[in-house]
Amino acid sequence: MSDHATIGVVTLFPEQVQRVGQFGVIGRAVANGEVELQCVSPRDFADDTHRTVDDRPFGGGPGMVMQYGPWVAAIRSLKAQMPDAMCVALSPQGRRFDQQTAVRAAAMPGLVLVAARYEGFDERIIEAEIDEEWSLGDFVLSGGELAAMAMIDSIIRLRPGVLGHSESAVQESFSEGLLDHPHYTRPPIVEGRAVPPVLMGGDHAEIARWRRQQALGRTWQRRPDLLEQVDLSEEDKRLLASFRTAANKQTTGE
Ligand code: 4F9
Repeated sequence: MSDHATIGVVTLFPEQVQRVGQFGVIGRAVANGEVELQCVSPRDFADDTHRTVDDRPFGGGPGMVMQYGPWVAAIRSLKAQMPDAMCVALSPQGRRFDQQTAVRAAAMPGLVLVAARYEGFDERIIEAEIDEEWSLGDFVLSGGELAAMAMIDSIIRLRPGVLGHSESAVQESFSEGLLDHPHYTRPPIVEGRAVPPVLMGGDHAEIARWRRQQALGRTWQRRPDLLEQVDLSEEDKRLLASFRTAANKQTTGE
């Protein structure tokens, strides 16, 4: 992994996308020069006086389609500075972006993200310039910008040195493919709700076991699809079995 990465974004709203690099841990990484965010607008590559970047769809129908000329010129202007970059279009037609994709992207020397508005890209832009299409999920946004910003956040936080020790512990739990265990802090009782006693006891092995069991149990309850992808140890299977027994007792009112 190189010590410096550039993420390029092609967007009609560069000011919006730059915002992801202005706050929090990502803001710190950009300010320290650990990553560079470079946004270009296809408008700056339009050759008519109206700076047109879209047009009505051939075949009819609602909305506008991103035009080949200005979008391809904008993409190529970034690629010229980042010859090894992978080029990705954001769209609901793409493969679902997940933590594994973020890990892969964080190891790349360069990445160009392309965010369309309205009905999307002239298909020939995809054929000519796009290596992969990524989707944030099965919903429609007003444009790819928010998807790009979410992905940029998750990719940059995986770069070496971006997170401090206490911050990086969080993502280790997700890279194991399980949901996180619940968390508690002071006070020990609020409005009659007590912290699970095991967390107050100071037995660190017992606490680790409880947290693992909660992570397994919640993933089983909420995201059984994730659990199918995880290799469970014999200990994991025992912890999950006793979680399930307790959960079943609760629902049957025993
Ligand atoms: C992009 C939705 C990625 C979900 C782009 C409208 C999009 C999107 N994931 N929706 N333009």
